[in-house]
Amino acid sequence: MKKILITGVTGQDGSHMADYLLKKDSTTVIGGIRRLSVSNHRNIEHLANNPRFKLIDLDITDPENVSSVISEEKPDYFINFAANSFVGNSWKMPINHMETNCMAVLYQLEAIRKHCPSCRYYNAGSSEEFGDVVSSPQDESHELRPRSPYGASKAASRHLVKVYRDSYNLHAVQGWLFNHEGTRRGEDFVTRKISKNTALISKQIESQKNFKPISLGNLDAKRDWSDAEDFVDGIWLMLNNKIGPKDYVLASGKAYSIRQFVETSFSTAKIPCFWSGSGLSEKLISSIDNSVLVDINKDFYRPAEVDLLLGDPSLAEKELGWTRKTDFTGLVQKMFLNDYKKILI
Ligand code: G4F
Repeated sequence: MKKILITGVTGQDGSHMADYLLKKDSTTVIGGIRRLSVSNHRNIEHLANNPRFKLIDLDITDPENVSSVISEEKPDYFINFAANSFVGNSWKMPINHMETNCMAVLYQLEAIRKHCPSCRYYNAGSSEEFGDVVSSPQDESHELRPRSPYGASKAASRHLVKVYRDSYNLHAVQGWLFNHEGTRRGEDFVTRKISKNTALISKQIESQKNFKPISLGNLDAKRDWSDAEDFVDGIWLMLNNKIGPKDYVLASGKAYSIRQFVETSFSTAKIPCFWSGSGLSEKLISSIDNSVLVDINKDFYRPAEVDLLLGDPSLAEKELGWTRKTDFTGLVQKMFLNDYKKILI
């Protein structure tokens, strides 16, 4: 049996990774969780009675706690998904982002080096590290030019992972994951905000109720969006890479704007609509009754935007044999339908 410790197990990626690993017979999964007074276990409720799954208290910002958990559990794999992952918020709490996304990684690497050097380690890296990109698509050779405190914290942790890999011969990797979304995505991220509110508006139109428009920021930023469920396999392949420890880009190789995500979501909802106006006055209007479906709020703009992220996954495809099942339209449809089924009004 392989023992795998996952931090951030209640989140989108951690919960999908736990599901993926527990489908294999040869694994036990330990979810490290930070105790909260209000439970946030919705994504892992279905695992509660699984005898190969257990939860332990783990606060990644407490080095003593991290060290004792790693020395007691001695996991075969340590997968770190716990992070402050909301880019937009990182200007408001940059120190928290650095402590959670970078110093916490150092505590984990130090504890693994001292107590469990054969443990294979994965840290969640991000395409935000490429930031102000100089060439497209971005592959593993693109320089790190972060545009946010979040991106800077992930770039710094990447250097630490490499330093520990090179200095202490650890199997430690950090993938560059481009945007990955899905039905368990937090509701502040733009994709889930759009899918959930399109579903809500759709239900309200059907019941002839009033609705509020979706307020968004920059519609023209482009992101390379994939299904988070397709990424956990890529991470596991990275951790078990026969070539040795190496960092890879996981992406779809296609970029779409926020505007295109909105259009695909309303088209899935079968609500005909058109854009009108420009800049902060731009609106998405229903062709049925001219009601406003989307408006722009400058509060959702960022102090510095990453205009385009487009990944080149060809190295992961070639060396790891990694593939994806869901394309952009499939992802938008899946997210809308999931929210549509859940919303009761
Ligand atoms: O959904 P977002 O907040 O995700 P973002 O910033 O791309 O970050 C996500 O992907 C990264 C990988 O590239 C991860 F590392 C990170 O942890 C996270 O998972 O914003 C996407 C885009 C941005 O350009 C933003 O300016 O959508 C734009 N946007 C426009 N209106 C909005 C909104 N973003 C949010 N969150 N809310 C809006 O109303």
